[in-house]
Amino acid sequence: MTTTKKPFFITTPIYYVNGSPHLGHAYTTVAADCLARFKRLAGEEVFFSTGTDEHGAKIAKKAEEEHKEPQAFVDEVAAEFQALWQELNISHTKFIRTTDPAHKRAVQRVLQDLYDRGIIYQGFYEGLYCTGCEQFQTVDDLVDGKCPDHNRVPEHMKEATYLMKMTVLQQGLIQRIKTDALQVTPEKYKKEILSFLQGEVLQDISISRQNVKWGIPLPFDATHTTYVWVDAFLNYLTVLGWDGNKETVPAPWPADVQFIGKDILRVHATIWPAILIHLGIPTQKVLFTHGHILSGGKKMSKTLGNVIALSDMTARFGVDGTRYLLMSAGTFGEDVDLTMERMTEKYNADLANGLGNLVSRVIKLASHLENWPDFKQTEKEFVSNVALGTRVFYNAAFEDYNFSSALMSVWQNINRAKVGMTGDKEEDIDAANKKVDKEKPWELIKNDPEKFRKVMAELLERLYVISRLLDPFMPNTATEIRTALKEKKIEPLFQRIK
Ligand code: ME8
Repeated sequence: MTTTKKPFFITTPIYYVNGSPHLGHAYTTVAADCLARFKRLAGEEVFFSTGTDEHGAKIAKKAEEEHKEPQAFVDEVAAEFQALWQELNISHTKFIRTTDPAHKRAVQRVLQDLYDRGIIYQGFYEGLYCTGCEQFQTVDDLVDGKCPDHNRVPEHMKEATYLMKMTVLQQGLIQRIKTDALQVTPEKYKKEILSFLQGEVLQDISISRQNVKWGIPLPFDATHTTYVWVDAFLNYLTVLGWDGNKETVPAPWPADVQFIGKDILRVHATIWPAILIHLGIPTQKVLFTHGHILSGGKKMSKTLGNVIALSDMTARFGVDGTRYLLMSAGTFGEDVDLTMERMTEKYNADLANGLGNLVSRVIKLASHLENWPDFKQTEKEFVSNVALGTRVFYNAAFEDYNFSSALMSVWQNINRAKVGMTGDKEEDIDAANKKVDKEKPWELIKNDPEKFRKVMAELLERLYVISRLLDPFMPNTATEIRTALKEKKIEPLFQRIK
């Protein structure tokens, strides 16, 4: 009997549609896309989900400001997200919207199930609520009495609400996270969440709102709508076509890795697994939390005028340039600091001078070559996974979700040095450029045609390998390189920018 492995399931958060997509949204989504493409390159079947979070007071208010019906408004913004992901070459399997009727039905089924079993019960909630976060806050969360993320004073709210039991799960959650049954990573975020869970009694959470019309009505009390987070979390299951029946959860679940920003760690490590545990569904395997993009060392803000617009980046660096600069900016997990100046320098050094120069030199010189390799053998090695297996550093970096490190190994010959391997394979961009400088193939054309053929065949093979290793990060560029290797000509890939 053959057992089929379940698809590798990777998720991004579903983004709020109260504004247009921005650089932060693109950052998480491009990272998830690189991982999805890497896994496919390594021969795995992948389910990759993203989408939009469309209910709640904040979005209804925004629609009103724009004099639009909420549904018409969210349709527009969701379309913007979809168009952007297409432009950025995001290879998601499915885009889920929380206003999809099937999603709404599944959410209601879950709520009814939890209510029938007494896990959801009626009560009151009193506390400080930040509409920016759509979360109740504790006094400890506030800085100078304000929500630090939204710089506004939270509202005091007391209302009739339905609550979901959380206190009963506190020890269970701690245990799961401690033992990595639910792996919260990087380590510092695991510590942060454990210290939160061990520090105070986990309160049962309010899961409904009475005065928010733009939401999913509770099936057992239509005067309430569902708290946005409960609605939103279930996207990770409904995106798989799940109908809310806890006995039949589609195969890609549990998610192999969920990518989130540090702003939404706490809810993803508490409320979300709590819902799953109450339903008897396995929790996600890995919750990978990344830091924030800063601009010039500061949080991007309109007031500071340091916002880097995604459209400015794509206009200047192109789609693949933007993907490259986002993924090479710093270690995934840490905060990363971007400035247009530094990105321009990096673009010129790594893409125009490094990769672009190598490709055009090699292809141009190879025009003197009668027979080009057909790359069949190398291709076979990639398809059968042998070639990727030899890139120990590259692979290990992906296992750690360390995208910048994987990229660095393609540019610099740190592969063998790091793992203590010896051998004559130097398939890195810097090494290949050095080889061209050293061998001076343009002199060999006449002086030593035999050696010329050998050197060029090797350089062409290297370009092929480089193109494969770049597939996850810069899919268009990688394809252009392979087309050039077939058609024996290429336009400059990246022009220097002033
Ligand atoms: O929180 N740097 O949606 P959201 C890096 N709908 N990443 C950033 C970023 C920055 N400066 N700003 C935002 C929500 N992000 C909920 C999620 S999921 C069930 C529901 C990214 O539109 C990062 O991934 O506020 C962050 O977690 C997410 O966008 C928040 O997106």
